[in-house]
Amino acid sequence: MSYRHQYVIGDLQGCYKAFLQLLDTLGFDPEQDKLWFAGDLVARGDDSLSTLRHVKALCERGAAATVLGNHDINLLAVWRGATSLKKKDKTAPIFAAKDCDELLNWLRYQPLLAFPDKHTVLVHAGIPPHWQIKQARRYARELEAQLQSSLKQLDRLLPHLYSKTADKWDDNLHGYTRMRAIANYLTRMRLCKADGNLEFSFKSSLDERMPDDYRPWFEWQVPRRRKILFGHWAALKGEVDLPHARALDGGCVWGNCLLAYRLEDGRVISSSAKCS
Ligand SMILES: [Mn+2]
Repeated sequence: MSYRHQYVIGDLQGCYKAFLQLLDTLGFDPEQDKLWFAGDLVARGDDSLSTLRHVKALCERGAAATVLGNHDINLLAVWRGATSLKKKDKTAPIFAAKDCDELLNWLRYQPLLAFPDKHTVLVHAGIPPHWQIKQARRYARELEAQLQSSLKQLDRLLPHLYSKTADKWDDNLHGYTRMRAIANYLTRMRLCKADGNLEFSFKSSLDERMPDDYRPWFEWQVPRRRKILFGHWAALKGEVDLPHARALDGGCVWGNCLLAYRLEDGRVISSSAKCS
């Protein structure tokens, strides 16, 4: 199927008003266009419930696709009782909604990594320098299989995805440690060492001093045949634009804009509305 336009949109974070405004700015037509979301559909914005319902409806009619972000996995963990709801995450209305189970069951079947076209790969946080894209896809499929297995297995998995242990990657990692490392790379990474060792405390912009030997994952130059489109790092405001990586979290939830990357020409379009 060929589309008129395809757009990759950064973290919605439940900013529903800004999302609707962005669709308006794009002149989005679900009959002709397709949206790809970089994950973190929910959390800090004004209406996570409506955002999730809207994205699910678009995905089900084939007009959108999404990858999972850390906030989406967190939503699954709260749903299954593996972690408690944090006040700053304004997602309580989702758990009170009558379609809660339906929404969350849909969410757990979404991938961690996707290929919007033959030039790009979409993932929430990024791909570390020591993984080829092919490997990243394989690891993503491993974790997806566990997220999509029985609820009993999901309940066993989720508590293990919560640890700030900066698991250094080793292809022999196994069990839940392996799943946690995959989740950390694909959905939480910002800084890493050349060997892929992760650092979790740094969330600032690139002007701030970083811990020794750590750099933003995309600054370790690795030849890639696809451009990595990613969200997650709001402080970058979508300003990182390299041949092999493009940041798309505009930091809407912090008073900035939502961003949409048009696949056919790489043009980035901002929502006119800012999230309050
Ligand atoms: Mn995130």
